Amino acid sequence: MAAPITISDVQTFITQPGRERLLVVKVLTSEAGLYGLGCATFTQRVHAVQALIDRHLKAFLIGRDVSRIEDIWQMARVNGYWRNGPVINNALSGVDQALWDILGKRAGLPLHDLFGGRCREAAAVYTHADGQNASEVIDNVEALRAEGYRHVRVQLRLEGGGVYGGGDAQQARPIGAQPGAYYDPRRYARDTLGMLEALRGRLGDGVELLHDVHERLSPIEAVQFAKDVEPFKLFFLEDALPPEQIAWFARLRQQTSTALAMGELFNHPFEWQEVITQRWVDFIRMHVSQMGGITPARNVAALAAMYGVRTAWHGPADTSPIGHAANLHLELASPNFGIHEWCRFNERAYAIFPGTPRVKDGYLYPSDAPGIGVDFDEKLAAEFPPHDYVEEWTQARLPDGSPGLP
Ligand code: GCO
Ligand code: MG
Repeated sequence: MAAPITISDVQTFITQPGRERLLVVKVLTSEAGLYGLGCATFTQRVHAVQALIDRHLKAFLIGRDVSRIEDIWQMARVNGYWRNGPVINNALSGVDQALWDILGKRAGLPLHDLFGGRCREAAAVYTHADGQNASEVIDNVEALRAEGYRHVRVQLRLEGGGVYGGGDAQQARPIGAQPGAYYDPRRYARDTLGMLEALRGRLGDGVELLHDVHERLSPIEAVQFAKDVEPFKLFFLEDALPPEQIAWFARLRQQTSTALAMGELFNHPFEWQEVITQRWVDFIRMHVSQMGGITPARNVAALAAMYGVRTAWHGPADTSPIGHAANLHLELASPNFGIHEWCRFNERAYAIFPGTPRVKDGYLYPSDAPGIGVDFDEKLAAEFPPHDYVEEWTQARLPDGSPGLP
C-alpha cells in the first residue's frame, strides 16, 4: 500500500480586499504542488483565530494523513478539551475546507460531485439593498432587478450607516447616557413595516423580499412584528430572536405563517439541533466556518432535510470567496437547498481569489475545477493587509442607554 499523503505545513493569511478582514488557511502536503485552501473568517476576531491555528492547531496537524478528514475534524475539535466556540470552530473550518479541497484535487472532481452530484446547475442567490428611506430602497431594489436578481434583502439604513435596528433614538436619553450605536426597536418596527408597504405597493409580487431583524426586537415585539409582516409575503424573516431566546420560537411559530430563518450566530450543536428538530424555522442560516467547516455543515444539512428545513448559509462580505465557493458546492448537492446569500465581491477580491464563482441572472455558477475551485494569490493578497479597529456597530444601545443586542 502506497504511503499516505500527509500534512507538511499549515499557513495562514489575512487580507482585506474590501470591507472585511478575511482569513485564509493553506494546508500543504507531502506531495509536491498538492495543497488545499479553506475559509476561517471570523472577521471581528481574525487575529485570535490565526493565533490558534499558528500556535496550537498546526503542531497537532503536521504529519497526519490528509485523507482522514472526519477523524482529523473530530480529534482537532476536542484536542483543546474545551470546544464549540467561535474561535476554535473557525480555525477548524479553515483546515477542514482545505482538506476537502485536497480530496477534490486528488480525485480530479469538483466537491459537489464528491457530495453526491448536482441536484441543480446553479444556486439561486439573494443580495442586499438598503436605503435611508423607502424610496431609496425601492430604487436600489429596482437596480438589482435590472441586474437579474429575483431575491433581495431589504433594510433601512441608519444615519450612522448601519442597517440593523432602524430609527436612531435622538429622543431624550437619561443624563450621562453612555456613547454607543443607539437604536429604537419600536420605531425600527414601524419604519420597516412602512418600507415593506411602499415596496409591495410599487413593485407588487415581482420580487422576492427578505428582511433581517438581526435580533433587534424583544421576544414579544418579534412575535407582533412577524405577524405584521405577513401581508408582505416575505421569502423569509431572519433572526427575529437572539440565540439566547430560542425557546420563544415555539410561540413565534404558533403565531405566524411568515417563513423564519435563523442561525448565523450559532456555534453549538444544541442550538441548531433544537430549531431543526422542533421545526421552529424554515431556513437554517449558520455561518459554515462558525460551525467548524464543511464536515459539520454536510451533516446538519442532511438532518435539516429530514425535518423539511432548507439551507440558506450565512454569506455576507465576512465570508471569503473560498467560503462562498464551499457553500455553493454544499448547495448544489443538497436536495433541501433554499437560497445562497451573495455579497457581490469587488474585482480586487476576484483577482486575489481566482476562480471565485460569478452570478448571472440571479444564479451563482460553480467552476468545474477540482476541489473547491478557488485559488489564492498570496503576493497580491499581501498588498491589502488588514486594518484593525474596534467594532462600533456592535456597541448597540437602547433608547434609555442600556446595552442592546447587535
Ligand atoms: C447577514 C448578517 C450580517 C452580519 C455580519 C456580522 O444576514 O448577512 O446579519 O450582516 O451582521 O456578518 O459580521
Ligand atoms: Mg443576518
